[in-house]
Amino acid sequence: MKTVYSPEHTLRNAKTELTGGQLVTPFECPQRANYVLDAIKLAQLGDVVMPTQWSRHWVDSVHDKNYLTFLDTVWQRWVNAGNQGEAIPNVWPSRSMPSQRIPRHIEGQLGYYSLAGETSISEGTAEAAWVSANVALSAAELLNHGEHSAFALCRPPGHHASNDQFGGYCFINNAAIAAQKLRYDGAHRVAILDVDFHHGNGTQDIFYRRDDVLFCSIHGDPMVAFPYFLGFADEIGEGPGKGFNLNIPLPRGTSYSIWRAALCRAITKILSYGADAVVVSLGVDTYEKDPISFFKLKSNDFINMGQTIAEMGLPTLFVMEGGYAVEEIGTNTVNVLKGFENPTG
Ligand code: OKP
Ligand code: ZN
Repeated sequence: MKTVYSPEHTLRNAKTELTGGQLVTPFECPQRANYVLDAIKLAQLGDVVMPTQWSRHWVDSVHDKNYLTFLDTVWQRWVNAGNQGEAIPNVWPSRSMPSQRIPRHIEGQLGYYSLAGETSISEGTAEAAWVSANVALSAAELLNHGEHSAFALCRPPGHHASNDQFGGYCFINNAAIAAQKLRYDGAHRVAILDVDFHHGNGTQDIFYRRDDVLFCSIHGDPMVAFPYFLGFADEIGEGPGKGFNLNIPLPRGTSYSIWRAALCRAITKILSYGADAVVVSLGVDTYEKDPISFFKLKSNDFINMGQTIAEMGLPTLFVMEGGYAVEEIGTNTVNVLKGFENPTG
């Protein structure tokens, strides 16, 4: 399997994440992609190629134009306003003041265009997010050229980014734009299988009213896990999208046997949907030692995960999302990809 990777992911190198009342070094750090790349080379998974640059069209097709302008300019505007630290949102159009207006001040705009407050914007963040999108698009193009599978080593991740909001370490929804491209390239029906520990709220929201992209997600129960406000089992899609959204929230301590049963449910749905291609939002933060998650998957379980996904027999694009046990992120990620390439029976 080929991997698309760019060293420019290091442009995303924030110094701060707001967690537990403190500003800490972000969990979503550059070493993550470096460890994954090292493991890919060690395992000889296949060629590692650089992304090419794609038209803005694909990103524009899932994100609000004004949001993208905000993303491209927020850092400079934040600095120009005299701020010393990184750009962190601290006020939102909340339930008691549901304003539809977009503030002019950068502090207000940060709240308007964000869905969470842990994710600081730093110099180079927007640039890295655009490169990450190009990584996803370039990997999707490999499928278009006849590859059965490809791996987009995206960083920063994307599945929490909605049409017009960043948060949860995400800015541009890489999986969503890849799905858009696969649709355009001839897949009539695309399924997105989100196996990251966290619910892919951004991806769900982008495709919620559509029947040409099925979204299936297995994740920590949002009653007790980020993103808290989306990802419940009763969210099944709306309008033409009704029946094309599947959420499987699971409790604290979920082991692989339980998790795998959920995967089989999602796969049954994808097969009965008649998907022509699958995008896997591949987070390995379901791992037992992940510092911010609460499932109990072991490193070897990720091999079976890949094998099980392969049993669908569909062209598959893997898009990197989360995974914060940095030392093991390479092994766990490559285990999925190797498992996919070496199915049982
Ligand atoms: C991004 B992805 C840590 C709280 C972290 C944000 C999690 C974002 C996960 N104390 N909250 O889905 O892996
Ligand atoms: Zn995650």
